[in-house]
Formats: sequence, structure tokens, C-alpha cells
Amino acid sequence: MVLWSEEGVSEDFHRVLAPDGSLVGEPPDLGEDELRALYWTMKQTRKYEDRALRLQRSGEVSIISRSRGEEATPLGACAALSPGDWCFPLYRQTPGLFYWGARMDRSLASSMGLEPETIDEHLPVEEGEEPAVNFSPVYVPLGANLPNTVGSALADKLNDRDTVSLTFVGDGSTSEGDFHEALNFAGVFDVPAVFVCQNNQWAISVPAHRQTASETFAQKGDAYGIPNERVDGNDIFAVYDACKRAVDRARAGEGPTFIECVTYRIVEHNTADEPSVYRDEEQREYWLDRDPIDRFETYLRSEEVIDDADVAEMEEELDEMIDAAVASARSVPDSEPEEMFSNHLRGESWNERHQRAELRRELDGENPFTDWTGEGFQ
Ligand SMILES: Cc1ncc(C[n+]2csc(CCOP(=O)(O)OP(=O)(O)O)c2C)c(N)n1
Ligand SMILES: [Mg+2]
Repeated sequence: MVLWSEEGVSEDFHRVLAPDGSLVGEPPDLGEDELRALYWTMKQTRKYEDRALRLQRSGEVSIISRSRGEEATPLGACAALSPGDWCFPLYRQTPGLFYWGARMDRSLASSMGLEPETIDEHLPVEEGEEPAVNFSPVYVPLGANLPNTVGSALADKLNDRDTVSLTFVGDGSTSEGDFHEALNFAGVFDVPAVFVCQNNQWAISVPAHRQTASETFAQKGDAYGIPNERVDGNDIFAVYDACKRAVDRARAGEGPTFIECVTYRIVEHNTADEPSVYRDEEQREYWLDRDPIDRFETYLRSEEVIDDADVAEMEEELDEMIDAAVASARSVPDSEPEEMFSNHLRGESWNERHQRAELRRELDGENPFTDWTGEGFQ
């Protein structure tokens, strides 16, 4: 069976909520409050990213990668975690961070270059409080999060902790060596990890059918002895259901799972990209009809979980929260340039001292590269 072609992708996958919002499978066991929280987070992310895009266009935000049209994948996966678990996100999982209470003002301030990113940058931690889910800083080097996730899961296993480590990998990033090393290790050591492949069918300008000759991304788990599943990534119920089963398996000591969530990157890769120069925008129309928020909203309305008044109230509240987050982010003072070196390592290294000294010379208007002898850097 050919699942990848220039014509598109097969929709032969686990689906609970059809694109028209009707149920075609068993919905997960979620109460009304949880359903509303998922819907709220989808709306929050979309509004937040729209605002961040405008701020990028006006020069306040440096760069953003939106999750528009893909929200159900990171959200459903992160919602399946429990407090104390670990998550290693990439740059396209904002809904997962917001679900666990990450602050919009801190997120904005870091993309405005006003606050250096630290290990707790995105955590909903107030003074003296334990974090809910432990989020690592957002990874930009593709693939690097995967061995770290396996290390985190192995550490928990060796320490008899029942916490789970979950991470994401883009379709394109499955071509990184780190991906294969991490999955191999995870399979051999049977670690409590969940790998979610957010297959949005594009890696900047490279389509998924040029990325792999495999029929599916899910089947890559077979090579490493890791159970795997392919789901509709725009169906919040299917993603949550598959990830919850995987998280429960990992917590019960039954090892890792690899889940491919099929979605589509309906917008640019990031704000430095222009997709119309390399792809046929007809595909985009097709995927706009499969929007994860529209289908979930149709379902929630049909079940009378939300109505017009609820949606209007949520939108108003979110607009106010985002206005407040922008104002709060703008009030963060510039950080010292040297802070970019902080928080990478525990303690100090020779390289770090060397780089700090170079930067200081540059800021003092001197040529930073004059002294190659190492003198003064001991
Ligand atoms: C090791 C490494 N190589 C190249 C890049 C540049 N880069 C950033 S995103 C990207 C494409 C990633 O595509 P995919 O894994 O499908 O994730 P998506 O952006 O579609 O979510 C590339 C090549 C990088 N960040 N890190
Ligand atoms: Mg991709």
C-alpha cells in the first residue's frame, strides 16, 4: 500500500471525531470541565499566535513558528500526562505548554529577546510551588530532544519512579541520527517514554514523501521493537486516546510507544518562510476543512457543552488576557547580553569563560578576536 505520494496522505488511521464533528469511535472518558479546558487552550493558542504574528510583523517579536491547524496533536498528547511527568517540547507545541499553565507574558518576553530562557521559563511555577508537568526549554536543534527524553525516562526507571517522559519529533526530524539512536536505546532498555511524531507533512520546503521511503512514520517503531500507532492528528480525541494508552503503558512498566499524528502545516514553517514558492496551496484548502478547532467546537456544541454565549465570553476573556500578557511582556527590562551564557551548565566551563570574555571585549568596542593565546582565559 502506498501511503505517501504527491497527491497526499492516506487517512487510514485511528479516528474518533470525523472532520464534520460527528463521532465515529468511542470518545475518551473526559468530563465537561476537561473538554472545556481543551477547547479553551486551542482558542487561547490560536489567538496568542495570531497576536505574536502581528508583533513579529511590527518588529517586536523576532521569529515564531505557529502551530495553527496542528493544535490537537501537542494538546492531546500533553493532556495525557500527569503532574510530575516530563515533557521535552519543540518549537511547535505551544498548546501543550499552555494547557499546563505556561504564562503567555513569559513566552512572549522570551521571543522578544527580553528574558533569557531558563529551565523553568515555561513552567507555571509560583514561589514555593511544585511544577505540574516538568517542561524542558524548547528545543531548536532537531533531534537533540530525543536522546535526552530517553535519558530522562531511563533515570526514572532506574530510580523506581513511575513518571513518564514524553516528547515530539517532526516528520523531517526523523531523518536525524539522534532519532534512530534514541529509539534504539528506548527499545533495548524498555524505558517509560512516549514519542509523538507530529507529522505535518512538511519540513520547511521538503514534503514527507521526499523525507522517507517508509509507508508510514509509525512503522519506524517496528525497527526498534517499539509498539506504534498512526492516528488522525487533527482529532483531539484520537490523539488523547492513543497518548493516554501509551502513557498508562509506560507508567505500568510496559515500555515505550511511538505514535504518528497525521496533521498538516497549513501556514508558513516560521515567519522567515514563504510556502507559496514551493507548494501547491490547493492542498491547504483540503486541510482547512479538517481544522481541529472547528470539528471539536461542532462536537461540543452538539453535546451542549458550549453554546454561542460561552464562546463569546471565552473570546472576550482571552482577548483581555492576551492584551495584559503583551503589556506585561513589554514591561520586562532588557537583560544583560552576558546572560545568554547562563543556565546551560551547572558550574562554569573554560569555553563559557572564554566566550564571556570575548563578548565583554566586543561590548567595550574592542576587537574580540585579538587574543588567540588563551592568556587571561584560564
Ligand atoms: C540539527 C538541525 N538541522 C537543521 C535545522 C534547521 N531546521 C529548523 S526546522 C527544520 C525543519 C523541521 O521539519 P520537521 O521536523 O518536519 O518539523 P516541523 O517544523 O515541520 O514541525 C529545519 C531543517 C535545525 N534547527 N537543527
Ligand atoms: Mg514537519
